[in-house]
Amino acid sequence: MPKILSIQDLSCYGQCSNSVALPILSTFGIETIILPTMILSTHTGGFKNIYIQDLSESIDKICQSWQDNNISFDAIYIGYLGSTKLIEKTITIIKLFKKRNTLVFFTPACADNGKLYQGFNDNYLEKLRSLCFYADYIVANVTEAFFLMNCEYQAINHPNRIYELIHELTKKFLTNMIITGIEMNKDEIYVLFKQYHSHQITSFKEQKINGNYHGTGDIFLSYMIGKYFISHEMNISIQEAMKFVKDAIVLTKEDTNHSYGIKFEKVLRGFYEKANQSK
Ligand code: PXL
Repeated sequence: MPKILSIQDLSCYGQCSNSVALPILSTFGIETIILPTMILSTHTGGFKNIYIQDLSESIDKICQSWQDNNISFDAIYIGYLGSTKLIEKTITIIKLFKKRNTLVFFTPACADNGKLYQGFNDNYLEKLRSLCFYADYIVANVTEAFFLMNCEYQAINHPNRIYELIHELTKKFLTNMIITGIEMNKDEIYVLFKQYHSHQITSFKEQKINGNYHGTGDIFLSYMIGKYFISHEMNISIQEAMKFVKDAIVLTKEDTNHSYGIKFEKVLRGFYEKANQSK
């Protein structure tokens, strides 16, 4: 079974980052090693009086211990990091632990709906661009895709512009690229996938459920990586991950008191039960 290192924050409350990566990847039977970059009382999208503890110093000691024990990983999954210093540390970790066959999945987790998340600025974005060069797959929402390319965000997702953008990004960062959350019309949501070595762009669509929820990107990517390590088929992994997110949003919408994250747990349990019935 593969071992995946997940480097992102631990938001205690809020259903995002390591709190969703761990259960989702584990359900796929993947050994998941979490490296929290910081601990936050909640995620930064809409809560007040957020307590944040930066774990930079602990990270150095944890990595030293891993090296001393010859610990290695089949993939490194990088999400929300939190500071430019933590981005630099993540690059060091990639250099230490990426072996010839280690896949690096990276989502910049820094912006949505045309805006950077609270606490981030152009310096943070510039450092994220330097991390992009170490990724085998970059997975970005439309806002992050525009920002990584240093282009102005366009709220209306004209297909031609997004196709052009994905070409530009793969060329700039020399990597495979996935753009999520593309709204080409009012009823459907699209994901585009372009492999670095191919000119072809594959598009995937799913029914669009209205509403804005935090952590959709994390749930999408955790499921996509989990499925990829089981199936070795990226197209199937993307399509199933889109359905997983859609089903979880449908469930979340039923609960009008729950707006800070996605109720993915029941959908995950259904997936687990279905997978085990067929055994
Ligand atoms: O993946 C989104 C995310 C992760 N971690 C923290 C966040 C957010 C989004 O706002 O604030 C701490």
